[in-house]
Amino acid sequence: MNTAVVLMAYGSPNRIEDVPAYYADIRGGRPIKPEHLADLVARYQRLGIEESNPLNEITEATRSALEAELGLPVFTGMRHWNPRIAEAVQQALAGGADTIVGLVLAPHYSSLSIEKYRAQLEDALDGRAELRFVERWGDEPGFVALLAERLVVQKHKHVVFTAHSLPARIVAEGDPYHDELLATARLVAEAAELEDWSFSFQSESPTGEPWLGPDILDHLDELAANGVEDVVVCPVGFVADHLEIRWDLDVEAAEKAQELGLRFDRIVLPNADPAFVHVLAGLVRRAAAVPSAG
Ligand code: FEC
Repeated sequence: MNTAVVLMAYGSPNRIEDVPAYYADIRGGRPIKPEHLADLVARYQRLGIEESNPLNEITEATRSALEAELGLPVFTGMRHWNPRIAEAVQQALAGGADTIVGLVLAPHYSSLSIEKYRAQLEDALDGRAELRFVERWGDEPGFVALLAERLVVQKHKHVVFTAHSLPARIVAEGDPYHDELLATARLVAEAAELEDWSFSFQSESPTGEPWLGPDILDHLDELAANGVEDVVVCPVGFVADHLEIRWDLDVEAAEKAQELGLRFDRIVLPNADPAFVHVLAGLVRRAAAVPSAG
């Protein structure tokens, strides 16, 4: 058996000029309002995307550390930017892989998230190698322990677990995303022995339909009204510092907390921390050892 790993991430534009094409990819051909594009460009500009691109850099650091730990070739495939998932598959096949482990750097399954990565991977693979796909890993003990460790010193504060929101219609469609997020939050809260915690969504997109809530900004209002003074955010649906963390939490939510007189902090994300890479390596080893059903 000749195994390679395709490590998948959301992807991020490297330059400001890339933002329109990147946004168009995310929208999948649906129209973009000029004011929404201008707003996105402004966010990337404020974060200094030209000087450094956290998501793509952290993904590369994770890829190379995972490759070193596994002793297997690991190729990065981005869902919305370069290198694309199809390029990663091409590289893996060119290197002689007959078995590919697909792992997404997002822990919770949704038809609008993990399933989209899988579709790109399967299309590119087109049956040319065996696929062993890791569908979800939000309850992986090493991941739970890693987040819990980051909260132990903050355990007397109110902890808000967060994840990317998705259109609310997924609940009626039976999508397990919301339940899986809450399960991770509960496991981490238990492991860190938290006294007071809640869950909210973040990073809703202006797509014109209702999204899952409460949104973190409304949730902060509610917490302040209930007398909470100290908030620490623990994102469970993201594993790296990127726009949704550095803008939506570090700028937007932090400003809102300041207006409300709340002390506001967040945990350091797993990024390419060796302990996190070790968790990913365990997921790959297990998937490589066990052929997936179907
Ligand atoms: O740092 C960066 O440059 C990229 C950060 C980034 C991550 C990310 C993760 C997730 N998203 C998920 C779902 C959606 C859905 C839509 C959507 C839209 C955007 C836009 C940007 C963006 N997302 Fe994202 N997401 C990131 C960035 N996302 C930029 C477009 C502008 C905006 O809304 O602000 C709506 C698509 C549509 O319009 O139809 C749905 C989910 C995740 C977490 C899982 C994962 O990482 O794959 C779910 C990182």
